[in-house]
This record gives sequence, structure tokens and C-alpha cells, in this order.
Amino acid sequence: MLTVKQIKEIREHLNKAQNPIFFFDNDGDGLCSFLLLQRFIGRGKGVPIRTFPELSSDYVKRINELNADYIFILDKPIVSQEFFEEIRQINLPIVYIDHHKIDFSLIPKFVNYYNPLLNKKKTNEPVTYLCYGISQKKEDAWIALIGSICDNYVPKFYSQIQKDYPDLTVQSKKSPEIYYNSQLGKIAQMFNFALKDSITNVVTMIKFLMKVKSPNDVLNESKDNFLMHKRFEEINKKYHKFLEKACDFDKKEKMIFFEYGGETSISADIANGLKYRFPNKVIVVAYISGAKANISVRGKKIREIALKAIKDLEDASGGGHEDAVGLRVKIEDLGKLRENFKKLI
Ligand SMILES: [Mn+2]
Repeated sequence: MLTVKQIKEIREHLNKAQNPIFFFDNDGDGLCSFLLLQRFIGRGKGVPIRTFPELSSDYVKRINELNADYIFILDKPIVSQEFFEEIRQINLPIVYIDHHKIDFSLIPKFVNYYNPLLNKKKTNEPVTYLCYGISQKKEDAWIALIGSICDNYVPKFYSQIQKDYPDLTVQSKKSPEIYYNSQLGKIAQMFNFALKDSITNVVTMIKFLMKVKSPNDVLNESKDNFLMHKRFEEINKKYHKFLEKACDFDKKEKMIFFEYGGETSISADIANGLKYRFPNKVIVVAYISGAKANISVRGKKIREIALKAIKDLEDASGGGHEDAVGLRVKIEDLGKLRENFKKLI
């Protein structure tokens, strides 16, 4: 968790910002982090980051277009040095809140960087949870819960949520149970999938969510949210198709290695779905598009193994959490990657 002093500092930044731009990671945790801070001050624009793995300098032009006076970066583990350099030149303040384990020496001194992994008590709660500690708006607790379970974390206030929303929750206090089996979990899935829509539709969704009063207003289809429902149904169908395919593997193997293609990358979702069904397997899901594959890896203490597995691969990169890692390798190296994993696990 962030310290009282850090929370106070971030609130001061938010109060000073007249027209902040919030760059956030393109997933449920990133989106909910943004929503909590935006709804806290009632100002600012949200921009999901779609460049992978880093926030690239292409996004600097969005700052000018939106005439922003303050930059917030939420839940994005890598930011390119060019991005930082261009911001340094236009002299705008950056407040960067994250929870990933990275090479902290890459963050320039002028950036106001907050990561609980740097605190005395090292923790890595989802950025949504950190942002709820900043905003503390009780009526947004359901958003804080949704963003948290997107990152596999169940906050202590879940028991209160269970009391407030008995129809939208489940008895279990395990995050996959909440994510896959409750109505609040369905919203979490909707966020993750609807973020993969066109930018125009995503902007419409963000505007809707900046104002929405209750989870039921998200769940009940209306003229304000039918696009996000439509996109969710579309991707959910694809997701179940791929998941079923991936489940067809030799159960004696310690690893599930699944490759797929198509227009939309849903590797993290497929990997999480497989982990829920096969908690003891190492899971590697590769999305193939263009010259590189984007890969989601899941497994207990898998970070070190995954980074070792790409060591001898040219142009490969990777990072993430202890149990959940993202990799990027050249398509022709996928066979080698599979062999490396086999040897290491
Ligand atoms: Mn996160």
C-alpha cells in the first residue's frame, strides 16, 4: 500500500491538475484506476495505452491535442525513454503510479513515481486498489473491487461489497471465483474485452463509465452502453472457442502451450481461463500476428523461468509479475521457446 504521505502528495497533484490526461494500461486494472481518479476530481481525460510492451512517444501528441496540463500514468510497466524525454522538454509534471517490478533506475528523476514495491513494506496491490486508497469515494467501491479482481486480488472490503450487492457477488472470497461466477465479475470481463474495441467505441465506453452510478447500470443494456455489450458478446464467443481448443492437450504434460491468431489478442484472458481450470500447469499462450508473438505466461513463481527461457532468443523481451508474465518473441523462435520452457520446468 502507499503511505499516508504518498497519498497526500498524489492528492495534491490531482488538485493542482486542471486538465489532466490519464494514460492507463489497456486492461481492467488500468481502466478502473483511471475511473477512480477521474471520478474523484471530476476532471481529466483517459487514454488507454495500446502500444505493447511500452508507452511509446507516439502518445505525446495526445497531450497536445487534449491540451493537458498534467500527466498521469497508471499501471503501465514500461515507458519509453523518448516519451520521458519529450515530456521533459515541454516541462509538464508526470505522476506515475504502478505496481510492477521493473528496473527502477530507468525512471528519470523529474518523474513523480509511486510504486509500493519501493516502500519499506514491499507490496504490489493492483493500481486500482492504490487509487481507491487515494480517492476513498465509498460509492465507487464496486469499481475498486472490479479493477482489483482483474488483477487477481481480493481487497478486504469485499465483505462490505457482499453486503451491499448480495445479488452481484458470490460467497467465495477467491478472485477467480468472483471473476468468473459473479455479476461484478461479469463487468470485469466486459471491461477487459470491450477495451479491445475501436478507439471511438472505447471513448464512448469511457465517457459512459465516468458518469455511471451503479453496477446495474452497466449490466443492464441501454442506449448508452449497447456498444460495450455488443463487443463483449463478440469477443466472449471467440474466447470460449479458443479456450475449448486450448483445453485439448495431453494431461500428462506439465505445460499447456497454445498458439492462436486472428484480429484480436486475448492471450491474457485465455491464459487466466486456463489457469483457473488447471491451476497446477505452466501456461503459455501465444498470439501470432505479424513478425512477433505476444505471449502470456502463468504459473507459480514463473517470472524467473520465463525470463530465462527467452535469454538466448534474439530481439525477445518480457516482464510482469511473479506468477503472470508477458513475453514478446519472433514467430520463428516459438519452437525454441517451447523447448526452453520444457527444459526449465
Ligand atoms: Mn495492474
